[in-house]
Amino acid sequence: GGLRGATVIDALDTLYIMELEEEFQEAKQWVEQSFDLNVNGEASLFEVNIRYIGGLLAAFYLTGEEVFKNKALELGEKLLPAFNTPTGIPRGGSLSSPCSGMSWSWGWASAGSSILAEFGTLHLEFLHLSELSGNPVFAEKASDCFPFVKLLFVHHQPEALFCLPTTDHVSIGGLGDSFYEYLIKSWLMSDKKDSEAKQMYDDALEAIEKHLVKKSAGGLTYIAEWRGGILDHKMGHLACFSGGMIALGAQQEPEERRQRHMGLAAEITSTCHESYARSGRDTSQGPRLLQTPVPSLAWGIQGSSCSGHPPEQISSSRERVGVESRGLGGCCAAPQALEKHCRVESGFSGIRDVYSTTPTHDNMQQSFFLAETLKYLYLLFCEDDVLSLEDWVFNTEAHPLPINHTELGA
Ligand code: DMJ
Repeated sequence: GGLRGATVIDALDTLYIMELEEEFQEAKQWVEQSFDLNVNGEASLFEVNIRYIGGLLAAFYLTGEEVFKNKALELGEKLLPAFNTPTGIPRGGSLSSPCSGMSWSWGWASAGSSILAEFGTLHLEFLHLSELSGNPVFAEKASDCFPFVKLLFVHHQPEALFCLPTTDHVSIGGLGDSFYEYLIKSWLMSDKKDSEAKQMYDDALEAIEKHLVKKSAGGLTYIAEWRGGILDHKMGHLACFSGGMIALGAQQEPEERRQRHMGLAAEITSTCHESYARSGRDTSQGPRLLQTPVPSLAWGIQGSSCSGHPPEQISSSRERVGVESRGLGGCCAAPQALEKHCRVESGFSGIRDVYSTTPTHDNMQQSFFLAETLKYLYLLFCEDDVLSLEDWVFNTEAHPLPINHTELGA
């Protein structure tokens, strides 16, 4: 959007965690002196929230430096006009101009409709904005979306599969993904007190298991999509985060369910690993949108460009390893392949076609490469008590936010 510095802010906590002191100080100085919120441009509520607000909050919680808290709160205020809709639910894209405070929506979000993964991916960050400012408005705005989600839950079937509003489309991948992630993480971040979020997560996962989880003829487990009552046998790359989500939730379950969910998490992650392994580029690049014709897994038909080292596979490996202490052997291939195929003179670039024998770079280093891909890779090889999952939840852009261990009312 119109805001500058996404890469700097998305990378702050990664620099800090990796003890890159000099680079961290340089980035902090940029935030202090050059991060300008008074720009006249468009910025997406969802992206600003997960990358900028999440990045600034994590930097504040890790370092205690007030500048990060103040910038997060200032930016949070600028996002509030996005909720000025008749329903209080931000529209798809939910652009708000940081300068004018106006809000409008992406042209491609038809008829001003809302996107589940966008209005359902605010809760973690907005709760912290309220906690830090003492102003309940942020938590209220994010929570006000939930009665609407429950309506979707009640009126759309099958069971607890949450449709994208105004459509009969259910997806654990793009447009739906992090909504499910934020249900279980809201419960964890509340120190397991937000039982409503947990119940919604449990109901959703049960319906996903019952209706969407399928196995290909070749024995690969995948999560299909659902359109108007008909299963669509494809799994987009973004759905690969769900292995980590299911493993994280499984830790809280009684033994039988824990084992079943850990098995499912491992199978999905393995399918996603296969999508990399079979791309012919080692494991650096999964097709960005697999459009995978599961169950045949006939790679190369479409969707073969990959614009930037998507982190979902690695985040799932990290959360699985974090909770399960599995071996790390398979994880070494990813950084090696990134080094081999993606490193360019001034950074790491995506490549346009993973199937090409002479791949060309797309001249783009996504900010989530530093925020997510490298951070999760680093954490995979650290001791588990560096950012223990007992004390932190990761927002959907891998920014750690502290679990609220204080007693209610204390
Ligand atoms: C990230 O920006 C976030 O993880 C988001 O939720 C969806 N995926 C991208 C990276 O692929």
